[in-house]
Amino acid sequence: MTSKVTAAAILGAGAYSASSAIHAFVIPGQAASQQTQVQQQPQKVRRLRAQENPADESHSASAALAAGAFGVVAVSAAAGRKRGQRVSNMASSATAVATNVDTDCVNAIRFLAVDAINKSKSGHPGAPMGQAPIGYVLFAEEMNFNPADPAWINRDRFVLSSGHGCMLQYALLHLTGYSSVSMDDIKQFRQWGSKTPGHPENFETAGIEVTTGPLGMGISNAVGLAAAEAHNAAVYNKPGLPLIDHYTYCIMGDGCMQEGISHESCAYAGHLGLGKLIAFWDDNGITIDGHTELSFTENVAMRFEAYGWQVLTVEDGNTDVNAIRKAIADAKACTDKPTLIRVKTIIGYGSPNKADSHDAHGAPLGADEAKATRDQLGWKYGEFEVPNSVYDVFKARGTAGAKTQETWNKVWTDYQQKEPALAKQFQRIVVDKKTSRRVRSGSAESNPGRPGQGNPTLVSGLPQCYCKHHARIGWWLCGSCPVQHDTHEVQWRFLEGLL
Ligand SMILES: Cc1ncc(C[n+]2csc(CCOP(=O)(O)OP(=O)(O)O)c2C)c(N)n1
Ligand SMILES: [Mg+2]
Repeated sequence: MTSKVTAAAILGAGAYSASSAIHAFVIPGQAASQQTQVQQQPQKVRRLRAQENPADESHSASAALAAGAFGVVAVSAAAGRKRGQRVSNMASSATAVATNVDTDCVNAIRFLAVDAINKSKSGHPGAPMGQAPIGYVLFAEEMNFNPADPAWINRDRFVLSSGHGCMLQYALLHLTGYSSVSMDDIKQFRQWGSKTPGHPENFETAGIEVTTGPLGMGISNAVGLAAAEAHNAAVYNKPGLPLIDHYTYCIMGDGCMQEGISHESCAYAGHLGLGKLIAFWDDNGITIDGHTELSFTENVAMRFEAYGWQVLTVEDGNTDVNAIRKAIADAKACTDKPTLIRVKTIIGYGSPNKADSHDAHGAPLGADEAKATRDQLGWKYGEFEVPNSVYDVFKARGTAGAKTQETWNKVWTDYQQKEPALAKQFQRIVVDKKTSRRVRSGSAESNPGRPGQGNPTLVSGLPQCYCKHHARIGWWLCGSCPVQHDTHEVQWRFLEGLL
Protein backbone atom coordinates (compact mmCIF):
# COMPACT_ATOMS: atom_id res chain seq x y z
CA MET A 1 0.00 0.00 0.00
CA THR A 2 2.69 2.42 0.95
CA SER A 3 4.68 1.78 -2.18
CA LYS A 4 1.61 2.22 -4.29
CA VAL A 5 0.83 5.53 -2.71
CA THR A 6 4.38 6.73 -2.89
CA ALA A 7 4.81 5.89 -6.53
CA ALA A 8 1.42 7.20 -7.44
CA ALA A 9 2.14 10.50 -5.79
CA ILE A 10 5.49 10.78 -7.50
CA LEU A 11 4.15 9.85 -10.88
CA GLY A 12 1.27 12.24 -10.56
CA ALA A 13 -1.43 9.59 -10.54
CA GLY A 14 -3.48 11.53 -8.07
CA ALA A 15 -3.19 9.61 -4.82
CA TYR A 16 -2.26 12.68 -2.83
CA SER A 17 -4.62 12.28 0.05
CA ALA A 18 -3.67 8.76 1.00
CA SER A 19 -1.22 8.11 3.79
CA SER A 20 2.35 7.33 2.95
CA ALA A 21 5.43 6.39 4.85
CA ILE A 22 7.24 9.37 3.44
CA HIS A 23 4.48 11.90 3.13
CA ALA A 24 4.01 14.58 5.71
CA PHE A 25 1.57 17.42 5.62
CA VAL A 26 3.27 20.61 6.55
CA ILE A 27 1.52 23.85 7.21
CA PRO A 28 3.75 26.57 5.84
CA GLY A 29 5.12 28.87 8.45
CA GLN A 30 4.22 26.69 11.39
CA ALA A 31 7.38 24.74 11.61
CA ALA A 32 10.04 27.35 11.12
CA SER A 33 13.12 26.20 12.95
CA GLN A 34 14.55 28.47 15.54
CA GLN A 35 17.80 28.22 13.72
CA THR A 36 16.36 29.59 10.55
CA GLN A 37 17.89 32.85 9.67
CA VAL A 38 15.31 34.54 7.56
CA GLN A 39 16.85 36.29 4.64
CA GLN A 40 15.84 39.88 4.92
CA GLN A 41 14.23 41.66 2.04
CA PRO A 42 16.88 43.97 0.72
CA GLN A 43 14.52 46.53 -0.86
CA LYS A 44 15.46 49.16 1.67
CA VAL A 45 19.09 48.34 1.20
CA ARG A 46 18.89 48.67 -2.52
CA ARG A 47 17.23 52.04 -2.15
CA LEU A 48 20.07 53.10 0.09
CA ARG A 49 22.58 51.82 -2.39
CA ALA A 50 20.92 53.69 -5.23
CA GLN A 51 21.32 56.90 -3.26
CA GLU A 52 25.01 56.28 -2.86
CA ASN A 53 27.40 57.84 -5.29
CA PRO A 54 29.09 54.84 -6.92
CA ALA A 55 32.25 56.84 -7.33
CA ASP A 56 32.38 57.56 -3.63
CA GLU A 57 34.36 54.83 -2.00
CA SER A 58 33.37 55.72 1.50
CA HIS A 59 30.02 54.78 3.00
CA SER A 60 27.35 56.86 4.47
CA ALA A 61 26.55 55.99 8.06
CA SER A 62 23.12 54.78 7.04
CA ALA A 63 24.49 52.48 4.37
CA ALA A 64 27.00 51.06 6.79
CA LEU A 65 24.22 50.52 9.28
CA ALA A 66 22.18 48.79 6.62
CA ALA A 67 25.13 46.58 5.77
CA GLY A 68 25.40 45.49 9.35
CA ALA A 69 21.69 45.07 9.83
CA PHE A 70 20.95 43.12 6.72
CA GLY A 71 24.24 41.44 6.10
CA VAL A 72 23.67 41.35 2.38
CA VAL A 73 24.96 44.66 1.16
CA ALA A 74 27.96 44.80 -1.02
CA VAL A 75 30.35 47.43 0.14
CA SER A 76 32.55 49.51 -2.11
CA ALA A 77 36.04 49.78 -0.83
CA ALA A 78 39.28 51.06 -2.18
CA ALA A 79 40.62 47.57 -2.62
CA GLY A 80 37.56 46.49 -4.56
CA ARG A 81 34.05 45.40 -3.84
CA LYS A 82 33.95 43.53 -0.56
CA ARG A 83 31.20 42.51 1.76
CA GLY A 84 31.92 43.69 5.25
CA GLN A 85 30.02 40.87 6.90
CA ARG A 86 31.12 38.15 4.57
CA VAL A 87 34.79 38.93 4.39
CA SER A 88 35.23 39.73 8.03
CA ASN A 89 36.02 36.10 8.73
CA MET A 90 38.69 35.83 6.12
CA ALA A 91 41.75 35.64 8.28
CA SER A 92 45.13 34.30 7.38
CA SER A 93 44.07 30.83 8.40
CA ALA A 94 41.45 28.81 6.61
CA THR A 95 39.50 27.65 9.60
CA ALA A 96 39.01 29.83 12.61
CA VAL A 97 37.18 27.22 14.62
CA ALA A 98 38.56 24.02 13.21
CA THR A 99 41.49 21.80 13.91
CA ASN A 100 44.63 21.73 11.82
CA VAL A 101 43.47 18.48 10.31
CA ASP A 102 40.22 20.08 9.24
CA THR A 103 42.09 23.05 7.84
CA ASP A 104 44.52 20.94 5.83
CA CYS A 105 41.77 18.74 4.42
CA VAL A 106 39.71 21.72 3.37
CA ASN A 107 42.68 23.49 1.83
CA ALA A 108 43.76 20.37 -0.05
CA ILE A 109 40.41 20.47 -1.85
CA ARG A 110 40.75 24.17 -2.56
CA PHE A 111 44.23 23.90 -4.02
CA LEU A 112 43.50 20.85 -6.14
CA ALA A 113 40.79 22.99 -7.71
CA VAL A 114 43.03 26.03 -8.08
CA ASP A 115 45.91 24.03 -9.57
CA ALA A 116 43.82 21.94 -11.97
CA ILE A 117 41.98 24.98 -13.27
CA ASN A 118 45.19 26.95 -13.64
CA LYS A 119 46.75 24.06 -15.55
CA SER A 120 43.83 23.70 -17.92
CA LYS A 121 43.55 27.47 -18.23
CA SER A 122 39.80 27.23 -17.83
CA GLY A 123 37.23 26.35 -15.22
CA HIS A 124 35.42 27.65 -12.16
CA PRO A 125 37.64 27.85 -9.07
CA GLY A 126 35.45 30.08 -6.90
CA ALA A 127 32.73 27.58 -6.10
CA PRO A 128 34.98 24.69 -5.00
CA MET A 129 37.07 27.08 -2.90
CA GLY A 130 33.93 28.22 -1.08
CA GLN A 131 32.25 24.83 -0.89
CA ALA A 132 35.34 22.90 0.22
CA PRO A 133 34.31 22.76 3.92
CA ILE A 134 30.91 21.28 2.99
CA GLY A 135 32.58 18.73 0.73
CA TYR A 136 35.06 17.85 3.43
CA VAL A 137 32.45 17.19 6.12
CA LEU A 138 30.35 15.13 3.71
CA PHE A 139 33.10 12.99 2.20
CA ALA A 140 35.43 12.66 5.17
CA GLU A 141 32.80 12.20 7.86
CA GLU A 142 29.17 11.93 6.92
CA MET A 143 28.63 9.92 3.82
CA ASN A 144 28.57 6.16 3.46
CA PHE A 145 30.22 5.03 0.23
CA ASN A 146 32.73 2.49 -0.95
CA PRO A 147 35.26 3.75 -3.50
CA ALA A 148 35.96 0.13 -4.49
CA ASP A 149 32.30 -0.36 -5.36
CA PRO A 150 30.79 2.93 -6.52
CA ALA A 151 27.57 1.16 -7.51
CA TRP A 152 26.79 -0.25 -4.04
CA ILE A 153 23.07 0.19 -3.96
CA ASN A 154 22.71 1.53 -0.42
CA ARG A 155 25.42 4.20 -0.71
CA ASP A 156 24.60 7.79 0.14
CA ARG A 157 24.13 9.90 -2.97
CA PHE A 158 25.84 13.20 -3.63
CA VAL A 159 24.74 15.55 -6.41
CA LEU A 160 26.67 18.68 -7.30
CA SER A 161 23.86 20.75 -8.74
CA SER A 162 26.27 23.64 -9.32
CA GLY A 163 28.11 21.41 -11.78
CA HIS A 164 30.43 24.17 -12.98
CA GLY A 165 32.27 23.73 -9.67
CA CYS A 166 33.05 20.10 -10.49
CA MET A 167 36.68 20.31 -9.37
CA LEU A 168 35.17 20.01 -5.90
CA GLN A 169 33.77 16.62 -6.80
CA TYR A 170 36.89 15.40 -8.62
CA ALA A 171 39.06 16.43 -5.66
CA LEU A 172 36.77 14.57 -3.25
CA LEU A 173 36.64 11.41 -5.37
CA HIS A 174 40.41 11.48 -5.71
CA LEU A 175 41.11 12.07 -2.03
CA THR A 176 38.74 9.34 -0.87
CA GLY A 177 40.36 6.79 -3.16
CA TYR A 178 38.13 6.32 -6.21
CA SER A 179 40.33 4.84 -8.91
CA SER A 180 38.29 6.77 -11.48
CA VAL A 181 40.02 10.01 -10.50
CA SER A 182 43.79 9.67 -10.14
CA MET A 183 46.11 12.63 -9.73
CA ASP A 184 46.88 12.30 -13.44
CA ASP A 185 43.16 12.56 -14.16
CA ILE A 186 43.03 15.74 -12.12
CA LYS A 187 45.92 17.11 -14.14
CA GLN A 188 43.87 16.31 -17.24
CA PHE A 189 40.97 18.46 -16.08
CA ARG A 190 38.90 19.75 -19.00
CA GLN A 191 41.04 17.96 -21.59
CA TRP A 192 39.44 16.12 -24.48
CA GLY A 193 38.65 12.52 -23.57
CA SER A 194 39.62 12.90 -19.93
CA LYS A 195 37.73 11.46 -16.95
CA THR A 196 37.49 14.96 -15.56
CA PRO A 197 35.37 16.97 -17.99
CA GLY A 198 34.41 20.58 -17.35
CA HIS A 199 31.08 19.50 -15.93
CA PRO A 200 30.56 16.16 -14.19
CA GLU A 201 29.30 13.27 -16.33
CA ASN A 202 27.93 10.19 -14.61
CA PHE A 203 28.72 7.99 -17.61
CA GLU A 204 32.37 9.14 -17.72
CA THR A 205 33.53 9.07 -14.13
CA ALA A 206 32.67 6.41 -11.58
CA GLY A 207 31.46 8.11 -8.41
CA ILE A 208 29.63 10.90 -10.21
CA GLU A 209 25.98 10.14 -9.54
CA VAL A 210 24.40 12.68 -11.81
CA THR A 211 25.52 14.60 -14.85
CA THR A 212 25.12 18.27 -13.98
CA GLY A 213 25.77 21.68 -15.45
CA PRO A 214 22.35 22.98 -16.40
CA LEU A 215 21.61 24.90 -13.21
CA GLY A 216 18.69 23.61 -11.17
CA MET A 217 18.73 20.23 -12.84
CA GLY A 218 20.97 18.54 -10.27
CA ILE A 219 18.75 19.39 -7.33
CA SER A 220 15.77 18.14 -9.31
CA ASN A 221 17.59 14.88 -9.96
CA ALA A 222 18.45 14.75 -6.26
CA VAL A 223 14.75 15.04 -5.43
CA GLY A 224 14.14 12.09 -7.73
CA LEU A 225 16.93 10.08 -6.09
CA ALA A 226 15.53 10.81 -2.64
CA ALA A 227 12.04 9.88 -3.81
CA ALA A 228 13.38 6.60 -5.21
CA GLU A 229 15.08 5.93 -1.87
CA ALA A 230 11.86 6.54 0.03
CA HIS A 231 9.88 4.42 -2.39
CA ASN A 232 12.32 1.51 -2.34
CA ALA A 233 12.56 1.66 1.45
CA ALA A 234 8.77 1.52 1.67
CA VAL A 235 8.55 -1.42 -0.73
CA TYR A 236 11.48 -3.57 0.36
CA ASN A 237 12.48 -2.87 3.94
CA LYS A 238 11.28 -5.43 6.44
CA PRO A 239 11.68 -5.42 10.22
CA GLY A 240 15.35 -5.95 11.01
CA LEU A 241 16.20 -5.90 7.29
CA PRO A 242 16.84 -2.29 6.26
CA LEU A 243 17.88 -2.88 2.67
CA ILE A 244 17.48 0.71 1.59
CA ASP A 245 18.40 3.37 4.08
CA HIS A 246 20.52 6.19 2.75
CA TYR A 247 20.66 9.95 2.34
CA THR A 248 20.77 12.14 -0.73
CA TYR A 249 22.97 15.22 -0.40
CA CYS A 250 23.08 18.06 -2.87
CA ILE A 251 24.96 21.33 -3.20
CA MET A 252 23.13 24.08 -5.03
CA GLY A 253 24.40 27.50 -5.99
CA ASP A 254 22.53 30.76 -6.36
CA GLY A 255 22.02 29.89 -10.03
CA CYS A 256 20.25 26.64 -9.10
CA MET A 257 18.02 28.62 -6.75
CA GLN A 258 17.10 30.96 -9.56
CA GLU A 259 16.14 28.33 -12.10
CA GLY A 260 12.43 27.53 -12.32
CA ILE A 261 12.99 23.79 -12.41
CA SER A 262 14.37 23.88 -8.86
CA HIS A 263 11.31 25.76 -7.60
CA GLU A 264 9.08 23.04 -8.98
CA SER A 265 11.05 20.02 -7.85
CA CYS A 266 11.78 21.45 -4.40
CA ALA A 267 8.11 22.21 -3.89
CA TYR A 268 7.46 18.60 -4.76
CA ALA A 269 10.12 17.36 -2.34
CA GLY A 270 8.39 19.34 0.41
CA HIS A 271 5.06 17.87 -0.60
CA LEU A 272 6.49 14.37 -0.37
CA GLY A 273 8.21 15.10 2.93
CA LEU A 274 11.53 13.65 1.79
CA GLY A 275 13.30 13.61 5.14
CA LYS A 276 16.46 12.06 3.76
CA LEU A 277 17.11 14.82 1.28
CA ILE A 278 19.65 17.34 2.57
CA ALA A 279 20.50 20.23 0.27
CA PHE A 280 23.14 22.88 0.84
CA TRP A 281 22.69 26.31 -0.67
CA ASP A 282 26.09 27.85 -1.34
CA ASP A 283 24.92 31.35 -0.49
CA ASN A 284 27.94 33.27 -1.71
CA GLY A 285 26.02 36.23 -3.07
CA ILE A 286 27.77 35.97 -6.46
CA THR A 287 26.79 34.58 -9.81
CA ILE A 288 28.41 34.77 -13.20
CA ASP A 289 27.63 38.48 -13.69
CA GLY A 290 28.23 39.92 -10.26
CA HIS A 291 26.56 40.20 -6.90
CA THR A 292 23.17 38.62 -6.49
CA GLU A 293 21.41 41.77 -5.39
CA LEU A 294 21.55 42.83 -9.03
CA SER A 295 18.98 40.22 -9.93
CA PHE A 296 18.16 37.82 -7.10
CA THR A 297 16.63 39.27 -3.97
CA GLU A 298 13.75 37.02 -3.02
CA ASN A 299 13.58 35.46 0.41
CA VAL A 300 14.80 31.96 -0.39
CA ALA A 301 14.56 30.68 3.18
CA MET A 302 10.92 31.66 3.47
CA ARG A 303 10.19 30.16 0.07
CA PHE A 304 11.60 26.80 1.13
CA GLU A 305 9.75 26.93 4.43
CA ALA A 306 6.58 27.49 2.47
CA TYR A 307 7.41 24.39 0.41
CA GLY A 308 7.53 22.44 3.66
CA TRP A 309 11.29 22.22 4.11
CA GLN A 310 13.26 22.68 7.29
CA VAL A 311 15.69 25.56 6.71
CA LEU A 312 18.90 25.95 8.69
CA THR A 313 21.72 28.44 8.41
CA VAL A 314 25.47 28.17 8.73
CA GLU A 315 26.72 31.71 9.19
CA ASP A 316 30.34 31.05 8.33
CA GLY A 317 30.71 28.26 5.83
CA ASN A 318 34.31 29.20 5.08
CA THR A 319 35.79 28.18 8.38
CA ASP A 320 33.18 26.85 10.75
CA VAL A 321 33.15 23.15 9.98
CA ASN A 322 31.56 22.45 13.36
CA ALA A 323 28.53 24.48 12.35
CA ILE A 324 28.27 22.40 9.17
CA ARG A 325 28.48 19.21 11.24
CA LYS A 326 25.77 20.45 13.57
CA ALA A 327 23.49 21.50 10.73
CA ILE A 328 23.77 18.03 9.16
CA ALA A 329 22.94 16.44 12.52
CA ASP A 330 19.88 18.71 12.81
CA ALA A 331 18.90 17.87 9.26
CA LYS A 332 19.05 14.16 10.00
CA ALA A 333 16.99 14.64 13.14
CA CYS A 334 14.16 16.04 11.06
CA THR A 335 12.79 12.92 9.41
CA ASP A 336 9.59 14.16 7.83
CA LYS A 337 10.84 17.13 5.83
CA PRO A 338 13.72 17.76 3.47
CA THR A 339 16.29 20.19 4.84
CA LEU A 340 17.91 23.16 3.16
CA ILE A 341 21.13 24.26 4.82
CA ARG A 342 21.88 27.80 3.81
CA VAL A 343 25.65 28.06 4.04
CA LYS A 344 27.06 31.55 3.79
CA THR A 345 30.37 31.36 1.99
CA ILE A 346 32.77 33.55 0.08
CA ILE A 347 33.36 32.60 -3.52
CA GLY A 348 37.08 32.06 -4.10
CA TYR A 349 37.71 32.02 -0.36
CA GLY A 350 41.36 32.71 0.41
CA SER A 351 42.18 34.55 -2.78
CA PRO A 352 43.29 38.03 -1.71
CA ASN A 353 42.27 39.80 -4.91
CA LYS A 354 39.49 37.68 -6.36
CA ALA A 355 37.45 36.40 -3.41
CA ASP A 356 33.89 37.69 -3.19
CA SER A 357 33.97 38.73 -6.82
CA HIS A 358 32.67 37.21 -10.00
CA ASP A 359 36.31 37.21 -11.15
CA ALA A 360 36.57 33.99 -9.15
CA HIS A 361 33.49 32.46 -10.76
CA GLY A 362 34.62 31.23 -14.15
CA ALA A 363 38.28 31.96 -14.79
CA PRO A 364 41.55 30.54 -13.46
CA LEU A 365 43.10 32.44 -10.59
CA GLY A 366 46.40 32.52 -12.45
CA ALA A 367 49.85 31.70 -11.13
CA ASP A 368 50.41 34.91 -9.16
CA GLU A 369 47.04 34.80 -7.44
CA ALA A 370 47.45 31.09 -6.69
CA LYS A 371 50.68 31.92 -4.90
CA ALA A 372 49.06 34.81 -3.04
CA THR A 373 46.23 32.48 -2.03
CA ARG A 374 48.73 29.92 -0.75
CA ASP A 375 50.30 32.66 1.33
CA GLN A 376 46.95 33.86 2.65
CA LEU A 377 45.76 30.40 3.64
CA GLY A 378 49.15 29.24 4.88
CA TRP A 379 49.24 26.33 2.44
CA LYS A 380 52.86 25.32 2.21
CA TYR A 381 52.48 22.59 -0.38
CA GLY A 382 53.31 22.86 -4.05
CA GLU A 383 51.11 22.40 -7.09
CA PHE A 384 49.13 19.16 -7.00
CA GLU A 385 50.85 18.24 -3.76
CA VAL A 386 48.69 16.65 -1.06
CA PRO A 387 50.19 15.63 2.28
CA ASN A 388 49.69 12.01 3.34
CA SER A 389 47.97 13.17 6.51
CA VAL A 390 45.15 14.51 4.34
CA TYR A 391 44.89 11.34 2.26
CA ASP A 392 44.76 9.36 5.51
CA VAL A 393 41.69 11.24 6.71
CA PHE A 394 39.71 10.91 3.48
CA LYS A 395 40.75 7.32 2.78
CA ALA A 396 39.72 6.27 6.27
CA ARG A 397 36.18 7.25 5.35
CA GLY A 398 36.36 5.08 2.24
CA THR A 399 37.62 2.16 4.32
CA ALA A 400 34.80 2.68 6.82
CA GLY A 401 32.36 2.71 3.91
CA ALA A 402 33.68 -0.64 2.69
CA LYS A 403 33.01 -2.08 6.14
CA THR A 404 29.51 -0.60 6.16
CA GLN A 405 28.90 -2.29 2.85
CA GLU A 406 30.08 -5.61 4.32
CA THR A 407 27.50 -5.24 7.07
CA TRP A 408 24.89 -4.45 4.43
CA ASN A 409 25.94 -7.54 2.45
CA LYS A 410 25.04 -9.67 5.47
CA VAL A 411 21.61 -8.03 5.65
CA TRP A 412 21.17 -8.76 1.95
CA THR A 413 22.12 -12.44 2.41
CA ASP A 414 19.64 -12.69 5.26
CA TYR A 415 17.00 -10.94 3.20
CA GLN A 416 17.38 -13.38 0.32
CA GLN A 417 16.67 -16.25 2.70
CA LYS A 418 13.77 -14.65 4.52
CA GLU A 419 12.12 -12.77 1.64
CA PRO A 420 13.01 -14.75 -1.48
CA ALA A 421 10.32 -13.34 -3.78
CA LEU A 422 10.98 -9.71 -2.88
CA ALA A 423 14.73 -10.34 -3.00
CA LYS A 424 14.41 -11.56 -6.57
CA GLN A 425 12.42 -8.50 -7.51
CA PHE A 426 14.89 -6.22 -5.71
CA GLN A 427 17.79 -7.80 -7.59
CA ARG A 428 16.10 -7.43 -10.95
CA ILE A 429 14.61 -3.97 -10.56
CA VAL A 430 16.79 -2.09 -8.11
CA VAL A 431 20.22 -3.69 -8.50
CA ASP A 432 20.26 -4.85 -12.12
CA LYS A 433 17.88 -2.10 -13.26
CA LYS A 434 16.34 -4.46 -15.78
CA THR A 435 13.32 -3.19 -17.66
CA SER A 436 10.28 -4.34 -15.79
CA ARG A 437 7.61 -6.18 -17.73
CA ARG A 438 5.12 -4.91 -15.22
CA VAL A 439 6.03 -1.32 -16.00
CA ARG A 440 5.92 -2.03 -19.74
CA SER A 441 2.44 -3.43 -19.53
CA GLY A 442 1.38 -0.58 -17.29
CA SER A 443 -0.14 -3.00 -14.83
CA ALA A 444 2.29 -2.67 -11.98
CA GLU A 445 0.89 -1.79 -8.62
CA SER A 446 3.38 1.04 -8.52
CA ASN A 447 2.45 2.16 -12.00
CA PRO A 448 -1.28 2.38 -12.50
CA GLY A 449 -2.82 3.22 -15.86
CA ARG A 450 -1.74 2.56 -19.41
CA PRO A 451 0.53 4.40 -21.85
CA GLY A 452 -0.90 7.74 -22.79
CA GLN A 453 -3.25 7.72 -19.85
CA GLY A 454 -1.04 9.11 -17.16
CA ASN A 455 1.77 6.64 -16.67
CA PRO A 456 5.34 6.26 -17.88
CA THR A 457 6.15 3.90 -20.68
CA LEU A 458 9.44 2.41 -21.66
CA VAL A 459 10.81 2.21 -25.15
CA SER A 460 14.39 1.10 -25.56
CA GLY A 461 14.81 1.48 -21.85
CA LEU A 462 14.08 5.20 -21.83
CA PRO A 463 11.23 6.44 -19.72
CA GLN A 464 8.99 8.68 -21.72
CA CYS A 465 6.80 11.54 -20.82
CA TYR A 466 3.64 10.28 -19.30
CA CYS A 467 1.16 12.91 -20.38
CA LYS A 468 -1.35 12.40 -23.13
CA HIS A 469 0.37 14.93 -25.36
CA HIS A 470 3.80 13.41 -25.22
CA ALA A 471 3.23 9.79 -24.45
CA ARG A 472 5.09 8.97 -27.63
CA ILE A 473 7.81 11.57 -27.39
CA GLY A 474 11.11 11.18 -25.59
CA TRP A 475 11.33 12.78 -22.19
CA TRP A 476 13.94 15.25 -23.34
CA LEU A 477 11.46 16.98 -25.63
CA CYS A 478 9.01 17.75 -22.91
CA GLY A 479 10.20 21.29 -22.39
CA SER A 480 7.77 22.34 -25.08
CA CYS A 481 4.82 20.50 -23.64
CA PRO A 482 1.81 22.77 -23.19
CA VAL A 483 0.52 20.92 -20.16
CA GLN A 484 1.94 20.72 -16.70
CA HIS A 485 5.35 19.13 -16.70
CA ASP A 486 6.85 20.32 -13.55
CA THR A 487 8.64 17.23 -12.40
CA HIS A 488 10.36 15.65 -15.35
CA GLU A 489 13.76 15.52 -13.79
CA VAL A 490 12.25 14.09 -10.66
CA GLN A 491 10.50 11.40 -12.64
CA TRP A 492 13.60 10.57 -14.63
CA ARG A 493 15.67 9.94 -11.54
CA PHE A 494 12.82 8.26 -9.80
CA LEU A 495 12.43 5.85 -12.68
CA GLU A 496 16.15 5.22 -12.80
CA GLY A 497 16.08 4.34 -9.13
CA LEU A 498 12.97 2.26 -9.55
CA LEU A 499 13.70 0.25 -12.66
C1 LIG B 1 20.25 26.60 -16.89
C2 LIG B 1 21.58 27.29 -16.97
N1 LIG B 1 21.64 28.59 -17.33
C3 LIG B 1 22.83 29.21 -17.40
C4 LIG B 1 23.98 28.53 -17.14
C5 LIG B 1 25.33 29.24 -17.26
N2 LIG B 1 25.92 29.45 -15.94
C6 LIG B 1 26.88 28.62 -15.47
S1 LIG B 1 27.36 29.01 -13.92
C7 LIG B 1 26.29 30.33 -13.87
C8 LIG B 1 26.19 31.21 -12.65
C9 LIG B 1 25.90 30.38 -11.47
O1 LIG B 1 25.92 31.14 -10.32
P1 LIG B 1 26.09 30.39 -8.95
O2 LIG B 1 25.25 29.19 -8.94
O3 LIG B 1 25.85 31.40 -7.90
O4 LIG B 1 27.58 29.89 -8.95
P2 LIG B 1 28.86 30.68 -8.38
O5 LIG B 1 29.04 31.91 -9.20
O6 LIG B 1 28.55 31.01 -6.97
O7 LIG B 1 29.96 29.70 -8.56
C10 LIG B 1 25.58 30.44 -15.05
C11 LIG B 1 24.55 31.47 -15.33
C12 LIG B 1 23.88 27.17 -16.79
N3 LIG B 1 24.95 26.43 -16.48
N4 LIG B 1 22.67 26.57 -16.69
MG1 LIG C 1 26.83 31.98 -6.22
